[in-house]
Amino acid sequence: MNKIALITGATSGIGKATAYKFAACGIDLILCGRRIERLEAMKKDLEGVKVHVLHFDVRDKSAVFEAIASLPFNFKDIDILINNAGNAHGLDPIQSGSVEDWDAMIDINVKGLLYVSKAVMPLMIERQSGHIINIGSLAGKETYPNGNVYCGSKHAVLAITEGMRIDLNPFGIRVGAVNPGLVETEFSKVRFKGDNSLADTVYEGYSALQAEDIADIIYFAISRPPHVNIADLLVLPTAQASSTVVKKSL
Ligand code: NDP
Ligand code: 8X3
Repeated sequence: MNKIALITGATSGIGKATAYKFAACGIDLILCGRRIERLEAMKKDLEGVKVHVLHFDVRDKSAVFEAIASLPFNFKDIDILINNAGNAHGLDPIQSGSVEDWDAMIDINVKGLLYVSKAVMPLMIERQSGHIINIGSLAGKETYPNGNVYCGSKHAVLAITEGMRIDLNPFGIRVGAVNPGLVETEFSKVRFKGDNSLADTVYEGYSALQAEDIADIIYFAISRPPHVNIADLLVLPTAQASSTVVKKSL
């Protein structure tokens, strides 16, 4: 029987690439996101595995719990949870940051991850088995100028990951974090609120990571033998040494 993975933020970037990687490796999928048309298109496109689509905003607590409770019988035994949904909103000094941006980052990156986990963990605890990968960031290990609240949200993801690993230890559930540096996705388009030319400059002059690079690493983490838990991985483009040191050819 195939394993079942639930991926949040499956409509784009790292989540989408992970969905295709998992499908290629024979893992059935529960794909989550707000852009339902993208989820439906992926469901049509993905071959050889079963795919179920859940359409919800991770900020909406009731919607999260209703969506997970609505899973059909043959999708309830979730083996793998990839808590990936998230974004940066804005890049401003703390004193001029927007409260709406702060709300979005804390509500999506931190509280959304908690809501989805709260809904899925009982299903894993019941079966005394499961694997949770939280997508953190280099921004969860360093703070860079104007990164303030986004970095705070990703530091929280790392602390929550450690807490989950400790508290879920009695149940044989593996918990780990994959923390990427710069990955070329829709991330910067969201951060800069649709200013695509500004977003493109983030990835100019060097080879940024691609979503598929991270998907491969997530698959590596979840495909280790049962006694191996990859607790924490930091993955950078070769050109990136830290949040602020990136070797560009421009
Ligand atoms: P994308 O913008 O390409 O993808 C973000 C995904 O999150 C989308 O599928 C989006 O789906 C989903 N999402 C955003 N807000 C919500 C919400 N409120 N409810 C439900 N789903 C939501 O960015 P990435 O693929 O780069 O980002 C994925 C993760 O990787 C994030 O947690 C990000 O912080 C992290 N990361 C990214 C890095 C990068 O450089 N790109 C580096 C380090 C970490 P939809 O809009 O359809 O709901
Ligand atoms: C996303 C990477 O460096 O823009 O987490 O914070 S960065």
